[in-house]
Amino acid sequence: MERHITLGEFIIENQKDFPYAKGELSALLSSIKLAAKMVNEKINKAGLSQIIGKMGTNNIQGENQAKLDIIANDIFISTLKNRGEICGIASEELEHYVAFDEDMHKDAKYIVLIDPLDGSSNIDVDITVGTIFSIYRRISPAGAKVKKEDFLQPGDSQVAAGYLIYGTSTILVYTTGNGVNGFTFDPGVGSFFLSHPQIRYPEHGKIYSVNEGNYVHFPDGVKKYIKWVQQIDEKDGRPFTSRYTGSLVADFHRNMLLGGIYLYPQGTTSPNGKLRLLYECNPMAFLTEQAGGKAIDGETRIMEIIPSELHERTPFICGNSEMVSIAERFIGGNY
Ligand code: AHM
Ligand code: MG
Repeated sequence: MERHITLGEFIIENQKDFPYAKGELSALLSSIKLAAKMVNEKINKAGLSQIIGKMGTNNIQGENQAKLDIIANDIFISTLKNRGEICGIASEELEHYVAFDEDMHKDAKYIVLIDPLDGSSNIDVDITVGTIFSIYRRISPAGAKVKKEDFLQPGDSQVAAGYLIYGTSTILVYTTGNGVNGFTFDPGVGSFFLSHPQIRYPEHGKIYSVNEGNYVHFPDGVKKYIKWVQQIDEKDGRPFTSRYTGSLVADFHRNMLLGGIYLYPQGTTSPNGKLRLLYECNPMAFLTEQAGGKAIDGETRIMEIIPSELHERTPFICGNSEMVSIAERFIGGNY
């Protein structure tokens, strides 16, 4: 009989791959798994339990928060706090990072950055949303209170990153720097099972994901690239197919499995695009590269950017390596 591997088993079996393995990172991933199950349960019941809708409050980016944004944020923060594996957390929903400084966190080595409910404008219309997380080792001395610098590390310093996609199935996808694996939640059993081992982008892709309503604001190179993907060329299968949900996690997941490129360039809501470097782009860039893809801001590798603010934004282009390289050449004026 085929063996079904649970996420818990997989984490333990792969603990040996972690450079500093003492079990803390495994425990932390298990805590994220637990919080994700709780959030998943709330999302599935959103329509029933009257929790759909807006709170009427704004988050730090001035965006109206859906109730589930706040619920997901609270669940992740309280679950991770209660289990003592991290010494601090920064969330897209909170202005400041939160330092955990009770006795149980004294020896904790890790910090987490999280977008608890990404694509939350899609909740009320029953379209896929996600959670994105990123894990780093603290750089401040153990035992001291965490500092802002602990959270402002470049993506290359990530120890692990992943996302939950609350779609037709709920899937947890993560990397610890040794490939990307996906686990599908079986609600009857209450466990995640390995369903997508060692995910790799297909060598060639034919899907592009971009909010074309913003076309007029895009840099010339991006405009030219979009026109290029829409031209007929039988050799590489153009015109490519356009797919865009407005949920980064959903667009990313599809593009990684089927072969595609995601673009959120500058020139729209801010000169740096919309997506946040620390909560969205770095974790997705880590996953992208681990799956054989490429993630850039137009010219620089996302994971090399040195962050200066918790909520800073960056233009973001990620996906199949070949497609991103061509987009990069258009942006650089070399195509
Ligand atoms: P959010 O974290 O507030 O939900 O915003 C991020 C989302 C991404 O999931 C998505 O790719 C993007 O915003 C869509 O933005 P737009 O509606 O401008 O196309
Ligand atoms: Mg988000």
